[in-house]
Amino acid sequence: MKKLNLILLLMCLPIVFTSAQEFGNRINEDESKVPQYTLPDVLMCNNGMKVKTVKEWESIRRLELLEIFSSQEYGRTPTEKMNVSYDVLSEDTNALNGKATRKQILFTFTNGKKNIEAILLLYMPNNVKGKAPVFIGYNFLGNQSVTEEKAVFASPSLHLVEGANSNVWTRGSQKNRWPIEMIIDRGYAVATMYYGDIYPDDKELRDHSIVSLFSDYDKYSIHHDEWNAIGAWAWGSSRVADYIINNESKIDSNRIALIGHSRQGKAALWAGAQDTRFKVVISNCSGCGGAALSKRVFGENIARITSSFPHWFCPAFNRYAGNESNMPFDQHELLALIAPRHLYVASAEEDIWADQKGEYLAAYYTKDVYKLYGMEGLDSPIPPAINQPIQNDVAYHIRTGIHDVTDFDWTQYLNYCDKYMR
Ligand code: GTR
Repeated sequence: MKKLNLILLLMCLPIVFTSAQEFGNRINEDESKVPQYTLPDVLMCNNGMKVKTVKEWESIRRLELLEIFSSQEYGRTPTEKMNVSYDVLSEDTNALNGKATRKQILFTFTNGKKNIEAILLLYMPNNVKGKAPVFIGYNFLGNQSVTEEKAVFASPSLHLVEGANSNVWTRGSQKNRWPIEMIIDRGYAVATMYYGDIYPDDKELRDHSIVSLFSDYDKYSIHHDEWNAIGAWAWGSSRVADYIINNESKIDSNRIALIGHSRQGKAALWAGAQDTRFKVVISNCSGCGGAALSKRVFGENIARITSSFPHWFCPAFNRYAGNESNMPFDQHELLALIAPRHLYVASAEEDIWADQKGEYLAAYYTKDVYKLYGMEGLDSPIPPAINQPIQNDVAYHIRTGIHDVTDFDWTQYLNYCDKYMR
């Protein structure tokens, strides 16, 4: 009998394994097939009490939600302080034909035994009297990819990337995503770092990430709330903020905007949820695990993202693969953690994979929290027309085109920051 049970169990196992994978392959991009779902009420506390005041939100519900996202999705950010030293590698007050001061700062993170290096590339406007506001954001292909300027160093961790000498990694290859001169002309500073310097985006390279410097590091940890790449990238944004706040007197510490595209949009939202020094948080095409509601199961779903990128989320998130209907939380609650600071969610018309409607709705359903603060969220559950931004305290646009960051996007972000960070 016992033997029979074992045989039956063994026969069932492949079904269990294939079904998670199957869910990942079963991608729905048809609005009429979105399942019926009920979103958790962002103001409802774990004990059933409904939040009515800012005080209750900040002292009870906000903390509960931070705990949910730490234990169920992104993993727990360590509280241990990491040693970091800064070396200014270069400073040019005459960059961009005299419009900007360009600095490159080497960050060396260390636990005494092992070091990890990252380079921050910072442009500050020369014509701003007083302190300038700043955009902080990661780039995808190294600092040398965001500009044609020859003096910009390649990012330190590029040697870990296979094929990093191919064309996509060349100087200026991503300059369209980083209209530095336009940002400077509008009176903003911009600071960018290669995200791979903080956590190389490969499940085999955990040993080269900042995660490996912490005292409780276990390469093979499958602990349910083990932090991973998105958690590390979010942590890294806060370290860039530390540097700027403590070392750059020409930048206004009270006017820091955090911007992230796609996987970095996910990380920006998580960073913005945890670190209140980010006064504006911008999610550009962040999709699944970012701004998009998981319960719509539209476009990329949890089964697919956790199997394609097993090193992004904490192990507990796998529980929801093909099981979104049982999630006790959803992404609108992550976005609500940014209140009362300013939140901008943006989508692209052709970026179906990121579920534009799900991105809009998550931003829309933050409204009750913004209302507690007397602020205006998005007014309608129906998204605006293409290229028609709404810039209330919570902002949204969907523009024509593909999954990318364009001048149109940046123009809207600059307008929004002019409105709320002045
Ligand atoms: C895709 C992934 C998305 C998004 C994107 C990106 O492959 O499915 O979740 O993060 O990458 O970061 O460009």
